[in-house]
Order: sequence, then C-alpha cells, then structure tokens
Amino acid sequence: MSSEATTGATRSLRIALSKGRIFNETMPLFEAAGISPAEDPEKSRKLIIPSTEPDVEFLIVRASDVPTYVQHGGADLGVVGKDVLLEHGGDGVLEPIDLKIAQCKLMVAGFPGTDLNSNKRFRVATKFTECARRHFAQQGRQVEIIKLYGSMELAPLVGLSELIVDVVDTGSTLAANGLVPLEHISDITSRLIVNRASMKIRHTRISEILARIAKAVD
Ligand code: PRT
Ligand code: MG
Repeated sequence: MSSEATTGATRSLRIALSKGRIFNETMPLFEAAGISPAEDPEKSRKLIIPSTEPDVEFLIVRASDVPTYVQHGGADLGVVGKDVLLEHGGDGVLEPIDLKIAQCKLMVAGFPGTDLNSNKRFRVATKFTECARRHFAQQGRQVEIIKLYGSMELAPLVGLSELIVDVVDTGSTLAANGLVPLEHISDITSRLIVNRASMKIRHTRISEILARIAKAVD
C-alpha cells in the first residue's frame, strides 16, 4: 500500500460551496481553471457533485456551514464569504485566495438620523453576532445583541431592535424597508479556504489547483 493510500489521500478532493450567489459567481472561475461540475446543483438533489476532474468533487452545503466542513476535514477546500469566515473565526483553515466575487459590505444599519454616539444602549439584530459583538466592543459601545437567522431588515420595523448588522450590496433592500447604512464594518468578498492538514498531506495536487484558480482570478 502506498503512503498516499494509508493517509487516505487517494479519496477525491472535496470542495464545499453553497448554492445560489456563491455557486453562480464561483463557477466561471472554476471553469476557467478546468474544474466544472458534472451536474447543475440547482437542478440536482445530490449533495456530492462530481467534476470534470476525476479526483475532485463539489459538496453542496449551507453557506454558513462551509468553514465548519473545511475546519473538520469534511471538505479539503471551500468557497465562502469573508462575512461568514469572520463570524466563524477561521480556526483550522487557510485562506490563500481572495476570489474577488460576491462583493458586498458588512454594515451597521438603522433608521435615518440614528445617532450611534448617543448614550442609548442599542439593540442590534443580526446573524453575525460575533462580528457585531467585536465591532461594538472596539467602539466601546454597550449593545444588546439579538440573534436572527435572516431577514434582519424586519427587526427595526417591528421594534425588535434599533439597529441591524448585515451585508449590504446595492442597499436597495435597506431602502425598501426605510433603513440606511450607518457604519461600515468590513469590505467583503468570497475566499477560497483550505483545510490545514489537507494542505500538508496533499500539497502537490492542492497547490496545482490553487495556482489554476489564482490564474483564473487574475
Ligand atoms: O441563505 P443562507 O442563510 O443559507 O446563506 P446566505 O444568505 O449567507 O447565502 P447567500 O447565498 O445569500 O450569500 C452568500 C454570500 O454572498 C454571503 O455570505 C456574502 O458574502 C455574499 N453576498 C454578496 C451577499 C450579498 N452580496 C447580499 N446582498 N449576501 C447576502 N446579500 C443579501 C443582503 O443581506 C440583502 O438582504 O441580499 C439582500 C439584497 O442586498 P442589496 O443590498 O443588494 O439589496
Ligand atoms: Mg440567503
């Protein structure tokens, strides 16, 4: 038995990503790098999708689960928004390539005219509880964080919170709900992440794939 087989290195390389925005914006890059999915995940119910490379497959997971799969070695590589990565903390994963796709901004938003410097103890509704906690702590502001899983823009409209922390692209969702961006937290793009152990064990193959993807980004 070869040393590759004993380390389990002969199984397919797994790339975790989410359907929708990330998948749609990632595919042109992967296709340019010569790695295309054999099936359309929007049409298939399969969660493991083979690729045109015999030793590479895609895992279709929830966007917020991508860092967890890569951290624990369920996937070797992943594509994930920096927002999700900041919230996860990035333990156990390398972040070698900024794919420069799915660009947006992590922002504090609320009603127009809200004075963030007032002494009020604001309630902040968000799915990015760690990012929000860190941001307001850095500012020395006491806030109450309220965890939501989506549709954060609704919270101020029904008095659940005064503020939200969410990713904003065009700002039209905020505007449609009478909200405005109040403070910038971070510029966001999607990142290619790699499991630390996979990077050591399968260094040659992963490096080759990373080089092809980096070239596609440029
Ligand atoms: O849906 P699920 O909870 O599983 O995950 P998700 O919502 O995080 O996934 P998805 O596919 O919606 O987003 C994946 C990644 O795309 C995010 O992690 C971000 O890094 C990135 N991205 C880029 C965005 C946006 N732009 C964006 N506009 N993610 C979400 N949005 C939302 C935004 O919050 C707003 O509610 O889209 C809505 C419209 O945005 P506006 O500002 O253009 O109106
Ligand atoms: Mg979504």
